Amino acid sequence: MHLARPRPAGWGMVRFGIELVPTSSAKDMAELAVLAERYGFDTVWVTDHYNNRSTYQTLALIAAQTERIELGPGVSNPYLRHPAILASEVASLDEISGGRAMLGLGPGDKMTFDSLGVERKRPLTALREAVSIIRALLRGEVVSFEGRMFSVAGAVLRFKPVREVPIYIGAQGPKMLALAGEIGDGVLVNASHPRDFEFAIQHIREGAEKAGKSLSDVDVVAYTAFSIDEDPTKAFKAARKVVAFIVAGCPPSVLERHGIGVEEASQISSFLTKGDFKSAFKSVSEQMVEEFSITGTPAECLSKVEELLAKGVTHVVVGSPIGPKIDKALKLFSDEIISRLRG
Ligand code: F42
Repeated sequence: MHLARPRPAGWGMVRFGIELVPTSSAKDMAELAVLAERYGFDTVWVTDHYNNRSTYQTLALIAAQTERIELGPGVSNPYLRHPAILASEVASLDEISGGRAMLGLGPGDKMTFDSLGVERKRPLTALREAVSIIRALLRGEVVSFEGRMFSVAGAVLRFKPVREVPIYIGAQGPKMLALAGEIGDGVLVNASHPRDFEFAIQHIREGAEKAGKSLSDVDVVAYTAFSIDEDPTKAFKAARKVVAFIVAGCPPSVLERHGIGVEEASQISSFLTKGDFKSAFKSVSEQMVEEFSITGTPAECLSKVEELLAKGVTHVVVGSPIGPKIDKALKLFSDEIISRLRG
């Protein structure tokens, strides 16, 4: 029986989420998620990199300590965890959380794969095949599938999933954005500037229409780098630590879209590779912070969030660093942005 994929709660109205990077304990992460729930955030996404704490153990603790907020990995990939493992993980999370899980899935961070000797082969094919296997398993089906990236023979979950968990695709490149629009319930676009969403939404729309959907069937998530504080200088200093890594990892086409020189970016990249973080952070310009994050006072951040919504964004995730002091930044975002935009 094909479970109709439930719309996430609050579908149709603008939603707000936070990104948690488990560089500190699962207990710390859960405390922040409890705060976010109390402040009216709708979703919490835990990043997935091998060298941080376990995404799924962190999510399980968050699920146990929260009641309403939806939660999921933002984003796992099908190279380090087989699609059947991902199906079991997210179905288990959905059971623990009482039907609040979401699955954020992407092609994975090439840089971290290199250190593991894993090749990110045919990412579009890998994502497409992974999503169809995961969805079939979540429907309780016995799955046999001969793909170019994955093959399964009689795979089946031996527990009944609560429902077909919504799947969000993490995407930045044009083909991945189109694929996300085609197969995803939502798209997590790793970007913070309205210009990026002009670019992203045209590809997401193309993909959605290819699947006989319209853009309104897809939750368009701005997965931002965010830094809010009443003191704009403090907000800037917190943001540039994250923006340094964004600029260093940016493909030349994206740098060009933002008017950032490839040589400036490669200088930051070489500082980071050498571990000279001080020089790297000092080399981050105001323009880079402006282009690759939402940073500033509550009023400045509010107007930038409004610009994203005007471009067709339906969901804003406040990504790291969130602010110089995270708990204070969550409260500021709640009081100055959620309450004003949600009325
Ligand atoms: N990555 C992580 O590892 N962990 C995280 O926690 C994480 C969080 C996250 C959140 C939001 C988000 O948007 C991305 C996030 N990422 C995270 C990064 C993500 O995993 C990817 O690294 C990132 O999105 C960049 O991927 P991309 O969307 O640009 O796609 C890549 C693969 C790309 O190169 N795409 C191109 C494109 O046009 O989209 C080309 C695709 C391609 O290779 N096509 C080939 C071809 O021939 O056309 C292959 C075709 C085939 O068959 O696959």
